Amino acid sequence: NVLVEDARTGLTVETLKKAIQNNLFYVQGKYPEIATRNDYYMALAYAVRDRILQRWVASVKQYLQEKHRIVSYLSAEYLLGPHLANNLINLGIYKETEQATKELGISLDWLIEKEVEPGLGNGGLGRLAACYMDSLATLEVPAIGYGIRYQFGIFEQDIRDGWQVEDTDNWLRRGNPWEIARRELSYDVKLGGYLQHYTDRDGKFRSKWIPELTVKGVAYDTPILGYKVNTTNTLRLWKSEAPRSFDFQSFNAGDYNFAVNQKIVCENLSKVLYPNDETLNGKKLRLQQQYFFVSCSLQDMIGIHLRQGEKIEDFQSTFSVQLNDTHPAVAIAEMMRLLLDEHDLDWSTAWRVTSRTFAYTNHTLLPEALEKWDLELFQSVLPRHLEIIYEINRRFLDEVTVRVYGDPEKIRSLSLIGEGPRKYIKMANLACVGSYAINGVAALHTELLKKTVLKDFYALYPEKFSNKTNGVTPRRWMVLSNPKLTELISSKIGDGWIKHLEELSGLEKFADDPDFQKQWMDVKLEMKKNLARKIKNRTGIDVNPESMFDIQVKRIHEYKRQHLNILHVITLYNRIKQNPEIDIVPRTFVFAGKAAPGYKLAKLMIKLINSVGDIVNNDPDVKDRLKVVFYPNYNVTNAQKIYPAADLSEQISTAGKEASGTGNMKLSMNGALTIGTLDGANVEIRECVGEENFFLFGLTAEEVARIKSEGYNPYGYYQNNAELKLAMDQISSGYFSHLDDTVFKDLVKSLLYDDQFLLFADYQSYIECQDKVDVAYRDKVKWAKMSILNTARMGKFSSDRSIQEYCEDIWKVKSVPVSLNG
Ligand code: 26Q
Repeated sequence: NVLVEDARTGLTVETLKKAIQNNLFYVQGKYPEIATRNDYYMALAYAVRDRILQRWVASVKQYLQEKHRIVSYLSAEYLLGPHLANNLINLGIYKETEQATKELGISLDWLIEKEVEPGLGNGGLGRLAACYMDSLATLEVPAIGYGIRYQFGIFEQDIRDGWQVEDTDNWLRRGNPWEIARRELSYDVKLGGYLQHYTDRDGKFRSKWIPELTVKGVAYDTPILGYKVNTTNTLRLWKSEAPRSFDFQSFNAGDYNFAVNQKIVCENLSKVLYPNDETLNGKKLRLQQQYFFVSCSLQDMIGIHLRQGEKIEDFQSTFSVQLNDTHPAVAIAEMMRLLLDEHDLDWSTAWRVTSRTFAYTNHTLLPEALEKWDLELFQSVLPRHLEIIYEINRRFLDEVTVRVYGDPEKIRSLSLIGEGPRKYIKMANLACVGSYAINGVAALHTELLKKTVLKDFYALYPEKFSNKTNGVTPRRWMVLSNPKLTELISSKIGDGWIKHLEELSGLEKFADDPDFQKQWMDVKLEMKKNLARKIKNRTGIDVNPESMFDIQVKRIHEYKRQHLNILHVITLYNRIKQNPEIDIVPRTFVFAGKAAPGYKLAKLMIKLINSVGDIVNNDPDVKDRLKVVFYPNYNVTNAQKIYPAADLSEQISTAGKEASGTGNMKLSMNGALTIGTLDGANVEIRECVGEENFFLFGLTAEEVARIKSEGYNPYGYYQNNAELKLAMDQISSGYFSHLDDTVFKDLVKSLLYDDQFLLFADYQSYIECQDKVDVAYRDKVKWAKMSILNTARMGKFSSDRSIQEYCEDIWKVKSVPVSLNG
């Protein structure tokens, strides 16, 4: 009885081999003798996609069989990272594929490295969306992610003469085997124009929106496979195009140039990701992008709902819609417009549906990062939505005026409209009023939200608020990026932890076992050697794998304080210069991260890191005890190489500024110890790993607030701290910049006279804490134990746990197992 496997679904080595060869011929039109590396990559990717398609179709079928509530995640960003290796792991065919490619005479790693990652996000928020899509599928929860198919993702960073230079990210240049264009699935989206008011036959007052422009959104679907389950959810990204209709109209009017120009305007909507994070930039195109993807997504959801034979006023029984920050918050006004103008509901029915559909996640405490739209700009793009927002605001303020006893201060703060030299729309307020649930992303962050930025909303609707501490997927951030550690862990406690991360606690009993400690540190050393090789290739810098790898990788921002880290480097350097024989633990400082192209000070921080590196790395007195590396173009691919090699994780933001952080979790899971402030999720990480396994320093959020209210005086700290003064004087006098004393002027000025992030106030505490790190690292046995305990106690920080909480508390959805051929 011979079992014949289907070449498109079979999972044995033999069948995979055949599938790759087949695809090489029938998709790429090549045979082995002339196939390029990219041909093989494509052939393998299509072979993997065939296997996913079977599960994808089965999932859709399963979801339509009975009624299930579907999670809809709206996010302007998805930072997915490369698909190939992740899909092999989730399909459970990594080993088999490795063997199959080997038998074809090619290396799997070599193909995996060929993939250009889709960088459709800036940083933490976009990466969180990707981890959540992975966990939703792994937990077998029906879900759709909606977003924008940017033709150009986050820019590629290069470093020239120490400065960041940006290059466009043309990630689609070699095609994308992981998406399926659904040409037939498209929606029209109106923009601009004006309103006509009239009374209809039933005597109802109505607004008719006469748009200036209509664009078409076309769906591009990417399958998101769960780990070792059949569930395969959809990430649906919208590409903007010109509707066919208007070329005809314009051509007929004889205005060829107009037609071509309008086509360009339409295609521009999904052209490029805005590379700002945590900074406001009220550009018209950004608002158009947000509205474009939100409108397509809601029209799509309504279509799905109605096709199930349901009534429009029961929409919230089919979908729960999560807003990833306020970027998609215009959805609340768009939902009202669709229900009122296109589906003919009355206001109170429409509002009941809308306000039971949306939930809002806040990701920032920086008041300057809260989204605001100039009212006139908003009106010029979305005149009907402005009218709707006015009406939401009128009814809302009517209702609350009584509850706040007419307090004008409170009414002003709650209003959806801000008054100033110019009026503006407050998107966070719209999100709070229109959502049934509001959450922060770490315990401290949620508490601060309730006490500060959203305090007046918390007073009105305490029941809407909850905390959902972020998490990360162990599939990508452990199994995929650190296979050696994965194997070691599984050899001791089995592999159940990959789906149930709390099981890592089983490692605790090996924390004192000398053999296990040795194996643990051997893996770490091997990962450090790998990274050292990459560093050498990319930057030319030689680093010692035996040195402590001290790592800070994240977006470059004043509040994240990469410059505090570099002040520590300078301090160590000066100690060596003053006492060349000083006994310090050799360290390799690795920095990586992008600066928003318009953020001058952040770009100057990159230059400073590189300038200090040039001096420190090449000073013979240092005797290679210190190395400073700026690893260019930080992205998911590079992050996967860096995390496993870390000994020390730098999480040093000003307390109260980092909403959560997620890199802090990835590093600790991979056995790094954290030096950090009591900020974001650091607080909870420390609680879990134990205070004796965490290097704590710095002011608390409360102390920061107090010092700021009393008036922070950086100059005093500078004058009273000799090491700090020396370091700052060197920076300003040009010690690190060939005696050019102008380069770092703006940065020095900001730190000495108007630093919002209290760098100098935390300097001494940071340096003393780093001295404790130095002492701790000398005790290899103790360090190994602390490292093992860090990993063992990180179970809470799986995105599976986060998603479980969202499902139970907010979305009220359950898992729906998918069976093949069912
Ligand atoms: C807004 C308007 C115009 C242009 C760009 C933007 C914009 C884009 C991206 C604003 C913010 C972002 C990204 C924010 C972000 O990544 N926040 C991080 O979210 C993580 C996930 O919750 C947290 O862990 C981090 O603490 C938080 O900084």
